[in-house]
Amino acid sequence: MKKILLLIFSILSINVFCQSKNTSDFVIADSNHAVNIFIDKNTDPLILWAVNELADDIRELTGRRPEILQTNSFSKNGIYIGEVSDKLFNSLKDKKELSGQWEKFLIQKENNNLVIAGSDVRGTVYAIFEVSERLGISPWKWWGDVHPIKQEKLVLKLSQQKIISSPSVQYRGIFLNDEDWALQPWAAKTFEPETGDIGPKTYEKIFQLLLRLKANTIWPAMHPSTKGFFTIAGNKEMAQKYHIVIGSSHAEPMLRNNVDEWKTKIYGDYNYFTNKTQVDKYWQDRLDELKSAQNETIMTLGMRGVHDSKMEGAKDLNESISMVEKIIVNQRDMLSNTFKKPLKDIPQAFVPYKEVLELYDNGLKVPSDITLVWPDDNYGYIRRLSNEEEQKRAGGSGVYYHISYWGRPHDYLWLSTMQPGLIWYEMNKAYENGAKKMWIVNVGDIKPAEYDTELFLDMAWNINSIKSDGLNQYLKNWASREFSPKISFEVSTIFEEYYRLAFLRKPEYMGWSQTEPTTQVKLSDFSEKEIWNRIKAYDKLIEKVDSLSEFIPQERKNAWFQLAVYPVKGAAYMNHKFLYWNLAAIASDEKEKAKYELLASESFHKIEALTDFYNTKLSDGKWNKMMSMHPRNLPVFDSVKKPESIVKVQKEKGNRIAIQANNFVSQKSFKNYNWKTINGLGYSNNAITLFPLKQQYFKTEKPFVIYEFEIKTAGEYEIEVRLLPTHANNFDHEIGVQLDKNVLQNFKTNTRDRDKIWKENVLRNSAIVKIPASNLEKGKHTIKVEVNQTGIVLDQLVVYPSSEGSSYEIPLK
Ligand code: REL
Repeated sequence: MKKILLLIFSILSINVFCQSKNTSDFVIADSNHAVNIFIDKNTDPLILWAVNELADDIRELTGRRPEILQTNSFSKNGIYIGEVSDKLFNSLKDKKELSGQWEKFLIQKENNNLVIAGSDVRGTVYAIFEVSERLGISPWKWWGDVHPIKQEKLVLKLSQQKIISSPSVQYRGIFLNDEDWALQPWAAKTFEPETGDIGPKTYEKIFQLLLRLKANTIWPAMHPSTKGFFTIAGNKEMAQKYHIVIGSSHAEPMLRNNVDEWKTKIYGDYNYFTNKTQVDKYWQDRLDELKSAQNETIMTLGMRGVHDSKMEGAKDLNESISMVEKIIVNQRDMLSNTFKKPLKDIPQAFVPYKEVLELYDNGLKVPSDITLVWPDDNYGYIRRLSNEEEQKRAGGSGVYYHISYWGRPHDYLWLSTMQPGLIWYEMNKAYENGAKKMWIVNVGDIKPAEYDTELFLDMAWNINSIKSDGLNQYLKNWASREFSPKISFEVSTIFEEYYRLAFLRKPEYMGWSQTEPTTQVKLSDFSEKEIWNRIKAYDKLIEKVDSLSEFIPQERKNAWFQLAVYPVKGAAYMNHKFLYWNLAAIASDEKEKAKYELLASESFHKIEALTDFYNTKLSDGKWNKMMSMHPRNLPVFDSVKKPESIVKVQKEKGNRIAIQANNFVSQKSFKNYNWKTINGLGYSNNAITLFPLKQQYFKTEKPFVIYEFEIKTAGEYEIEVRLLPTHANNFDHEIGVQLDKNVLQNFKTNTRDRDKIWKENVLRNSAIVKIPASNLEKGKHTIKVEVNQTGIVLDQLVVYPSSEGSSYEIPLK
């Protein structure tokens, strides 16, 4: 009887796995069975690890773990995984398309089998994680506690019969930076106390995350609280195990972490003019160590100061330029002599960060096989990209981008608020202008930069995966995968507003102070009305987060807290703290003053409570010491003091005519350049720019947009055009503004230096052009805005009576 039942049961189960020929869906498992996974007997250990991860993912989703079996031919129904060079794939039709390629993969349903094949080891691993993610597993499963939700039946839905994918950017990775308040103490005291630092156990988890995010490169942590990556036993071996390429930041040439490794008392000054022999030896020692290690690396070349500072010893710019050129020649000699390879086969990068860009722009020659890695200005705006000549260089170019930063004019090390639309715009622009070799994003200490990090790396993998109007959908898909499809729309609206409000002013800048810890906080530039609007906007976000909490499945509660509740409420309370404090400062009624003071202080305590929960309760204490609510102890993070006296704010601003840049009434394009809206960019969330994003200058005929507005009372008015503070490559950005039939006026809209205007612009994400309009008559008017090149982004316009002055914010309606 038992046998008969077993037979019936097996027949039923086999039926479940009948794979339809007509669809591209592939049934992987149900609660009784999981298909087998077949691999070659010589499978690379990293692929074997990833196969086991997939099997675990499937078990967590269904309760059944596929068996992993060795084979050298297709026989039984199952998943066949391996490198295309494996015997198993000898007769694969697409073999040619994959062979010899960099990280390319194929996922295909073939008859009753699923084929997962990669051109190389990493390509195969990415393919495995692509499948895993399509099954509902988040790459943040471990780092964000996004626990799998059980499914009755697990089906891989492929929209096409076959997926072939390869990276848009060759080297894609993260820079762990300013880790002193979170990643370092967490690793040292919670996760890896046996090392007491960011050691191999932590790096293992980081490398696993990178592979799930289809990244391949690390710039390791390098701040003073951390020991140099190479000095911690097991770190470089871990990178090798996970096939992760090791590079280093602009401040650490030749893979040496100077802060930890350069011992001035023993070696003397880190000065190539006076101490060349020691510095050369120091660099050579690292190369010798790597000679036998076989790690994949990207060497950063050149030289700056010991840490994030200017190179020592040069009298002037010219001396710096010629010395850096000499240094690069010497470094390359060391590389070729050590590794006995042609230089073109040794990946090298040059990062013209801060003052180094000045050297480059003043004539510093960088050999053409070195990749130029263009940095942003630390606030998300790329300072410069390769021009047409530079785009022909053999080493190509890349980008070093920030979503977290320590430095002037202000740090943003606490929450992660870089507007996704800005990342999308800047990185697409970079790609279209040839930055395809290497993309590195400064993620601070990983958490809570999860979403922006994934967006950046997804774009690096496939630049075409998100179109200019696709960020909303991308966000919805993310929310659906991380939390629940049922609330993905609502979650996406919360985040769109969270990023937009922070684009107006980041939570870290709400004290209107500068970065130096001694600088005291100041009252905001908001009017009373703006203060109230902002308080209410954040109230709404808190309400929405609270109302959604009950719809979050049990498995995702911890993820919900760290990915949504903490950042959204943290930003809200930080704003409330300062905005109520501002209200207290202007209140003349003592009772009101006391009420606002209390609300400000309560907001501070709410951040304390949230942070305490994050560190001590969340996921049973897994993240203890991972969240600091006062990185670098800037005064902005303190509890606000009693405002001393009654302060008058600038008048209430009424009668403003707000125009969103995408509401133009007509446009003129030029050749194939057209005005288009970028989803989720700017105060308006709909900023516009010229597409395609490839650099183009317009000398005579210029593309323009025209706006219309109407005024009810004649008089003196002011018009403002608000742009994003993007940078120009060769010629300065220039816009022409024409009111009605008046003379067109030209304005330069970018700053080249890190001057006062640049500082103000990046803190408020706006470059403002003002045009007085005297004797404006009652009735309809037009404004024309023309541009001299691509790369100029228009966000909003406003018209207001001159007597009222400018406002911080331009309303959305
Ligand atoms: O963001 C950067 O690239 C630099 O500012 C960093 O390299 C540097 O470590 C900074 O955090 C200051 O110490």
